[in-house]
Amino acid sequence: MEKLIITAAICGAEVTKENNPAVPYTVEEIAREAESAYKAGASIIHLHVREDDGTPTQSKERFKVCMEAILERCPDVIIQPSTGGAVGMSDDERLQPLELNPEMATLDCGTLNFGGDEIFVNTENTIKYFGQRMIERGVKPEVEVFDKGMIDYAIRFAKQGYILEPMHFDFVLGVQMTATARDLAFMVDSIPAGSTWTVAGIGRHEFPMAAIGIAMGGHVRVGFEDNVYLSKGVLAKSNGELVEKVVRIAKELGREIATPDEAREILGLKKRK
Ligand code: KMH
Ligand code: ZN
Repeated sequence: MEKLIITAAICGAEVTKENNPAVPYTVEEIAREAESAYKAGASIIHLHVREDDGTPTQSKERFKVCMEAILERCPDVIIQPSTGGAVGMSDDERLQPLELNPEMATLDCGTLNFGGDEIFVNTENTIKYFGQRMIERGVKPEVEVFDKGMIDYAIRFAKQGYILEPMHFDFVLGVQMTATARDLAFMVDSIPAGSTWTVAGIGRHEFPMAAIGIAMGGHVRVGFEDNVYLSKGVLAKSNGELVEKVVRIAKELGREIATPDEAREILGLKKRK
C-alpha cells in the first residue's frame, strides 16, 4: 500500500481554549502546535489562523506570519491554508491566503448546516470562483466534501474545467453525514478513478475513521479542528499526541508514514521555492 499521508488540522475556526487549553491562537502557539504534529509524523498542516484573542481571521498578513513561523520549525512541511475560514466570511475575505501561493488549499464543494442557526455557504458560483483562482495560481485543491452530493458537484465542476484532475478529496464525516464504515466505503466508491482521498472523522469518530481509512489505503486527517480528545474524557495535550496515535494505529496495520516529499509525490505537488 501507498505510504500514509497524515494531515493535521491544528487550529480550526470554531474550537476554543474552553474546549481544550492547548488550542492555538497566537503565532507562537500555532507554530508550536504545527511543530508537534510535524515531529509526530504529519506531512500536511491544514491551517486556520486566529487573532491573539482567538477571533478567526483570513487576513493575508496573519497567514504570512504564521506560515513563516511554521516553516522556520518545519522547513519541508506542506501548508494547506483553509479557504473555508469561518461561517459568515465573504468569498474574497476567505480567499486571501491564496495570494501567498501555498502548495495546497481547501476547496469546499457545497453548502451545509454548521450547528444551531449557522450555515456554511458555498454556492455554485463560489465553488467555481475558488476553483478558478486555484488553477490560476497553481494551487492544488483539497476538495473538502461533507456528503456524497458534494462529490458529485466536484466531478461536475472538474468536467467544466474549474477543478483539475486527478482530484484529492477530504471526506469530512460526522458533521452533515454520519461516520460509519459504510459511509466511508460509499464515498470512496463515488470518486473518479485516479483520485486520492483523506478521511477526517469529527469528534468521537476521529480515530475509528482513521483506522478504517488506513486499512482501506486512504489517508487521514486529525487535529484539534476536528477533535480535542485523545480518548474518551481525556483531552489531548497537543496536536502531536493525536498524530502519534494515528502513527501507532498505522504501524499496527503495516502502513508506513509518508514524509512531506513523499506526500508531494503522491499528490502530484510541486515544491515551492
Ligand atoms: N470553519 C468552517 C466554516 C475549510 O477549512 O475549508 C469551514 C472549514 C472548512 O473549516
Ligand atoms: Zn478547516
